[in-house]
Amino acid sequence: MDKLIITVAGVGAETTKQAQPNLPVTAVEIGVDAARCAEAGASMYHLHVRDAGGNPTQSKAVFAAAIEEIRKRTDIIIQTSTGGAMGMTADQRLQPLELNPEMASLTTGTANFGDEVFFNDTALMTEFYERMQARGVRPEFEIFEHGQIDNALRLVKKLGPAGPLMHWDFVLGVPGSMSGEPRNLLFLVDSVPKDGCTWTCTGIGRWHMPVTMTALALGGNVRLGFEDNVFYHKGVLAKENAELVGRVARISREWGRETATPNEARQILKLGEYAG
Ligand code: KMH
Ligand code: ZN
Repeated sequence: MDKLIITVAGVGAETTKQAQPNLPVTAVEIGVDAARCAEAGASMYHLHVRDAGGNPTQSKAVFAAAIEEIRKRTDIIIQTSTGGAMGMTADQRLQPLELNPEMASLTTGTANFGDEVFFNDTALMTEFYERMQARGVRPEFEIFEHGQIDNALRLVKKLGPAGPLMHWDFVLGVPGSMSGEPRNLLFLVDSVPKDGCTWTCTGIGRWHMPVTMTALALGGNVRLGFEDNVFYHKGVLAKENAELVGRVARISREWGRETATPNEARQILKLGEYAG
């Protein structure tokens, strides 16, 4: 079994300082957070950024500032979001790709998101995928609903691969989309091709630990962080993202599976082998 890749979704677009007072929002805070998470065992950072008012933005300049602060401190894999925040236009969401990040998230289908809708129709996902291919940015297929797997496989069949393997992220527990029941994760994992794929998953809110433990049992990878869950225990806020990383790293090591360093994760994901 490969070493465990822990991805931190440390900022998000929807989490507020009211909900989690220790949410990193400035470039320096995000840089420090990423470094502390890497020390605790994380190898990837799924990056959203905030403007001076703390509101979500997809501004290329704001992403560049955060990436600079992360890079001053750690070699963690940086995966920029193309999801952005609810209601953003495709052009807004595409901006961070202009920085040629190592990876970027890509959701291949529309999903219910609480009372709102995370919109990703065929034209949008095709444009996002083509832009990633053109820039050599490896997508992480961020899946909220089962049909999005089929959409991603169709994209790759039609347009060709965007790397030597497909990396999936199953996001379970968003109200209105698939819940974090173990059977749902099993179904999703079973639905992607056996060869040429790697996967991670995350449980939203109360689903954080159930999804994490199911993933560890299945030999998959894990995403966590304040984008997805702000609590350490029920009703007890996590002090920082690294605290959540540390718990999962400890549990995994106790099971005999070490966490991957960023460079080990690059090898597992074959990031260096991208042909463009
Ligand atoms: N903020 C959500 C609307 C992504 O980063 O690619 C979508 C999201 C997905 O966070
Ligand atoms: Zn995100």
